[in-house]
Amino acid sequence: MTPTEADIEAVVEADDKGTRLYPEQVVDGLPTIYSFQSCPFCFKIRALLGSRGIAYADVEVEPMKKAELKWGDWNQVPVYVDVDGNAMDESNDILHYIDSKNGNLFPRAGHDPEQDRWMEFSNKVLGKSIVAVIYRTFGSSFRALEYVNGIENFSRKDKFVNKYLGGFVMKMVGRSRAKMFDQPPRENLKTQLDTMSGGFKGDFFGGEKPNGADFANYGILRSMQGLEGFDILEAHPEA
Ligand SMILES: N[C@@H](CCC(=O)N[C@@H](CS)C(=O)NCC(=O)O)C(=O)O
Repeated sequence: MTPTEADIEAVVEADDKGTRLYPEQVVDGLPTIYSFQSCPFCFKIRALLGSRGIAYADVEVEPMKKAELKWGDWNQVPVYVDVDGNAMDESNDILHYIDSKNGNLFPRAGHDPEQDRWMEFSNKVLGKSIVAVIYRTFGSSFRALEYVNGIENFSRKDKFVNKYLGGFVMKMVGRSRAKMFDQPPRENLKTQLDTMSGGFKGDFFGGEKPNGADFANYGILRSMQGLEGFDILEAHPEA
């Protein structure tokens, strides 16, 4: 059977993982992240770029209207745009993409089941566990959204709406995340840190050097700095 043009198109699309070309979204000729300052998944990308010494531009997206993302059809951050304008979402895919173009220092998805497993853990378990802690109470939730007051190009109204409406919404999200786990949020986070440490092979998931799983989980945890539950991290012997 001869494949039709539509079949070929479908394969090409699946293979390039949704990368599309948006050269006009490259800021200052640098790789560009569209992010929220507070977003755990965005910290993964900053961690990898930082560790490779790659300068990048970081565009702050206003969380309610997300006007800064209107050029594409993405609805979540991070969105990464490389210097040629190749744009993509999904933090773990972005880590692989960046590494593949800058040193190729860890295995690609599908080539190291342990790395794949712990990268998935960063989104499916750790990311959800920290959200349950950070947005556990209204107070902790509003505090986590306090950062919006420091963003220059957000209007006064945006700041107010993001802190209070956003804080309220995130408190609800936190509650729904908490329901996914058997233990209460703080105890659960401690348990998940124990589980995570069980995957280290020496200093890192990657052994002597960090791999994709290290950047993925470190990024998630790094986003907690200064927020509710950071004390749990600081008290943990291995995390
Ligand atoms: N699976 C995605 C998750 C990204 C994600 O959940 N981003 C959140 C911010 S932390 C977001 O953009 N939320 C806004 C929304 O869903 O409207 C990834 O790993 O990149």
